[in-house]
Amino acid sequence: MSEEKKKADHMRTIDPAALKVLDRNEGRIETAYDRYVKMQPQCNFGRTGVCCRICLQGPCRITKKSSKGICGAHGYTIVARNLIRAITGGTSAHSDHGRHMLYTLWGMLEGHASDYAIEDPAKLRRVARRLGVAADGKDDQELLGEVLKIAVSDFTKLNTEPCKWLETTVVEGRMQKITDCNISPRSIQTTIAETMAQTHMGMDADPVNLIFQGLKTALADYMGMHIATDLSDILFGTPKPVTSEANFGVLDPEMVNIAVHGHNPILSEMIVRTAREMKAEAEAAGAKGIKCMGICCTGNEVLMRQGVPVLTNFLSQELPMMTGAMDLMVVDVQCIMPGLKAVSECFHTRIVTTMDNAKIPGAYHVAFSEEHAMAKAREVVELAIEAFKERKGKPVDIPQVKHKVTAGFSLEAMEEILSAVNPEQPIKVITDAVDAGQLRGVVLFAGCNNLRVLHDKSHTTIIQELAKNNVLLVATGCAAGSAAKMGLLNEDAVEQYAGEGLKAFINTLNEANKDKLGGKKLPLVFHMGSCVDNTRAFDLTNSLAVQWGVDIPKVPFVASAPEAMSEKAVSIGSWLVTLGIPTHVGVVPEVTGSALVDGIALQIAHDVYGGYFIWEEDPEKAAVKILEALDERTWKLKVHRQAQEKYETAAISAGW
Ligand code: BF8
Ligand code: SF4
Repeated sequence: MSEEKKKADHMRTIDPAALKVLDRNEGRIETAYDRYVKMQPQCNFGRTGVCCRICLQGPCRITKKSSKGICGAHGYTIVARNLIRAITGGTSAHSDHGRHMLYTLWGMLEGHASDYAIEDPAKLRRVARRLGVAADGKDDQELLGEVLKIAVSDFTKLNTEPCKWLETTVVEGRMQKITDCNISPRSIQTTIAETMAQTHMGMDADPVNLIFQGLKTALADYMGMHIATDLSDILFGTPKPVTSEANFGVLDPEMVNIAVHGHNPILSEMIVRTAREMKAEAEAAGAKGIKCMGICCTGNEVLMRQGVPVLTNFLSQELPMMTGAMDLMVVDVQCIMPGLKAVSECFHTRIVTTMDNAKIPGAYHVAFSEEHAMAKAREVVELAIEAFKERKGKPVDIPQVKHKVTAGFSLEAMEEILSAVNPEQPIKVITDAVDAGQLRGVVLFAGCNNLRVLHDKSHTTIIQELAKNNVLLVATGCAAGSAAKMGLLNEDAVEQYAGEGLKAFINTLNEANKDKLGGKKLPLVFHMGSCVDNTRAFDLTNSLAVQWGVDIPKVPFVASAPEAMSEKAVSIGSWLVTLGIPTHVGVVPEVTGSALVDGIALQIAHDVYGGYFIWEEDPEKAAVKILEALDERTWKLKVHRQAQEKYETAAISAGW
């Protein structure tokens, strides 16, 4: 293999900052990029989903010679079981996050978490109203108690009453569909347990039945995520537009540099607050101050609410240490590469784990607790200052790459901006623009990075292509991180990439909000938050459906996870489809070993729910397919509405 090819294989990214670090490293310090290469070729049985390890007789692999597992399980059973267990893994992770929020708020109400307070009582009241809780005469504490009781019930109840976080957040037609198909979860935890039981050896062999249970589980995932988002807003505030910066250039050699990494704002919010309070200690150690920056979704959380800069996204999480300027990385849960520890050993960087359920051998562990949140955060920041002192005299080389970012677009913030154009019906500003052909629809970018495709390339290519074609773009998770790092979350990107229609739409909003935005201008892509905040993007779709008076499958809204990686992405994709949204995935999941299961994802899902998957790894082709999906919906919506007018019927056609 030529040296050049070898190098290209070890530098599978288009992020210029990451490229610089990898180039300089020349493979000396091993990272995920190198391990991916070493891992090739990967097993095709696993890749296509036809490997079963559910019982101790396995692994059973489906081949031409042995078309069934030892127990007689067909390939379709094995693929379906593996898929829905992945959905269950994602659901467990998201609901773990939501449950942690719940514990903290309970703790606060009972007086055990005194460092926390209700930051956004107005959100509490909005959530209570949506859930049908009467708020009159109740103080915030009492009202929160009632909201939390409903959350606990949605997590644990055993009866078949619809869960409140599902019933009150989806349009009527969708809830009817969910009930008709018998996929309304009893509760989040019950559903997770049901799915594990249903996929045990010798249980369900029917792939359709298994997939329907998978979709029920995905709806449980949706609820856990929605609860996490709502409770985070109540506790830390609903995001409003903020400006910040992104990529390795945010590291400051003269500051104590702390990266918060993981998912849960319970920890990262406290670190950011404490860092602000400990400036004097940092100065005493010879630093100019303390700079916090974010990786992955907890980074998104503190960007959205505090304007904390974005350091990087999932795949390049090991690289900031290789600049020599990273003093400490504090992690909580999910998407944390165990490989961080080995890289940190080559530098002065401290890796600090904080959660009982996510430790890394050899890392520092500061057991975080809500009871002593600020004190624990202080311990972490002290460690960072210590590390900064050790850094003195050591080489630091930071790639000077950074971009301006405008983020903070909760649905509430979007509505506020739209209301400057139409105060009574803010969402109508979008539906009118789609009806008039100024916008071609709305697309959500979500999900991770995955070394199967070139890091950040698929995100960047599809975003630019859709912007050119006048699609309104929103983003969450590492997709938003990618857009931030690549300079797509600011007004310059509007000038550079937006088609005429999109540009005019954004300019109208800028003009109408001149006073409100305080000199800020709207970005090309609207950052809606972390992965649990994909529920904000769904709420936007749901509002569009309400505005048009239709069910979700008629709304020209498509989701795209161009570089999906985690089980959480599998569960999110599955609820998006169940809720009626076409969902592009840029890395084909492990289902292709069964034509039947693959067909359910691609076609049968569409027939039953109106949503469906689009597998497409080539980003240019993906952009075309996404545009086709939008156009089909816009066209049908128009035809159905014309028919409605012509025949003067009250209801629009229910078909899709
Ligand atoms: O929850 S996008 S790599 S960080 S899983 Fe993980 Fe994927 Fe990033 Fe956020 Ni979401
Ligand atoms: Fe093999 Fe069946 Fe056991 Fe799976 S459950 S490992 S297919 S014997």
